[in-house]
Parts: sequence; C-alpha cells; structure tokens
Amino acid sequence: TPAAGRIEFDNVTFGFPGAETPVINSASFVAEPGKTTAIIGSTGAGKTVLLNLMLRLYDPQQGSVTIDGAPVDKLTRAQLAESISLVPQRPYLFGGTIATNLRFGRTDASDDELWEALRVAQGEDFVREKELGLDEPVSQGGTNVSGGQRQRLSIARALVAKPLVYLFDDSFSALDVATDARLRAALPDATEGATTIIVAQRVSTITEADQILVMEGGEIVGRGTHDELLTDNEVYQEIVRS
Ligand code: DUT
Ligand code: MG
Repeated sequence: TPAAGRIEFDNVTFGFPGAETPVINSASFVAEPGKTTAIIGSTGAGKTVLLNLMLRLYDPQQGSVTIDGAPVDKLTRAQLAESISLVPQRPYLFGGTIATNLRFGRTDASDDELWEALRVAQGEDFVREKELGLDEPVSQGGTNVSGGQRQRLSIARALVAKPLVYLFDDSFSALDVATDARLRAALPDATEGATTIIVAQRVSTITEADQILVMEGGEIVGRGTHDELLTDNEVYQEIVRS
C-alpha cells in the first residue's frame, strides 16, 4: 500500500533518564489518514512528549510507534521530517525572509502556494501589510514578528510542506476565538487526506475532531468523540467545565 500517514502507538511507555515515573505510560492509539485526532489534558500531562515520540526526539523504553506499519526507529529523522510536519508549541523562525521561512519544508513551493497557506493560516493580511510582502526580512528567532504572527507563519510553513501527517502542538490557543474558528474552518480542505493531530487547550477547538484522546499524568484516560466523552468521561467533563 502507498504511504498514507497512519500513525500507531502500541503500548508505548517513555520516561526521561533518571526520572522515577514515566511521562508516557502504556499509550495505545491509532491516528488515521483523512481524520483529525485531538489530544487534550492538563499541563504536564505528556501531550508534547507524545508528539515528540513520533518525530523520534526520544525513543520509548517500551512499545512501538509506527507510521504505515514501519517502526519509526527504523527511519531517520530526515525521513520522518519528510512525512511529518510539526508546528511546535513555541514556534521558531529563522533569519531570512517570510518566504524563506515558509519554504523551509519545501524549497520549490511557488509564491501562490505560500499565499494560499497564509490564507488558511490566517496570516495573509499581516503579510500583505508588510512593505516587502513575502520578501519582508525576518530576524533570527522572529523577534521582529509578534507571537501570534509567528504562530500563523509556523502553521503556514507546515501547510506549504504538504506532509502526510500534521502535528499541531497547541497551535490555536494563542489565537482569539474568532480567528481560531476561521482557521479550523479552512483547515480540512488544506489538509485533505492527511493525518491531523491537534493538541488543544480549548474544547471549542476540537469538538469536531473524529477522535479525542484525553490525557492525564502520562496516560490516555479517555477516548471518543466530543459527545461520547461528555457522556462518559469525568476528566473530559471537568475540562469542559473549567
Ligand atoms: N518533561 C521533562 N523533561 C522534558 C520535557 C518534559 O521532564 O524535557 C516532563 C514534564 C512533564 C512531562 O514530562 O511532567 C510531560 O511534559 P509535556 O511537555 O509533554 O506536557 P504537556 O502535556 O505538553 O503540557 P503543556 O500543556 O504545559 O504543554
Ligand atoms: Mg506541551
């Protein structure tokens, strides 16, 4: 079968060296191509570590992570980077221009593709306002760009790369609710067919997800749709109330 971007965690346990308790404990789930998997849970629950395990920033002590059946530890980080685009919780911009930053994952992207990605990421307006547009200089670390703008450029960069798998680590919570809603309305078309994994803080960001994983203390303590979890998962109910 051709590469599709199906991610499977099978009984994955990971702890940092020297720590007594694992930060990911016996996690199993499948994230399917063409579907959105959301991950929600309190700070320190292990959401970022879970995403980082897919990119092999660390390797688990137990269990396996596979992409289309291939164990990720048989792939190089460069191969993984071709399949998976991560929008990190703290996005990073490189010294260069807006265009060079957006083309980081795919240097042959046309200007039209960059503008389309910016439109979806809700970054089009502020780039158009720049005197040099796509050629506007960006300082290393993106210090001449606001936090929200950096976030949108980082999302646009992932869209330009057209990966099999998108990982959005808390990429929408810094946006105001209206912008978050517009972005999510545009996202399904832009990411069609891909595996999308969204770590979120706001429940409103993920109510439409095909599958929601609820994490607490390194464990997946609930899974289902929004409606299912509202009915039967106390941790999720608590998140909704807070
Ligand atoms: N942790 C470390 N070292 C690291 C990163 C994380 O010990 O380099 C611990 C902190 C925490 C656990 O791992 O107890 C899970 O961290 P993670 O960053 O995955 O938490 P999160 O769910 O992403 O929290 P937040 O919502 O604050 O981003
Ligand atoms: Mg995190």
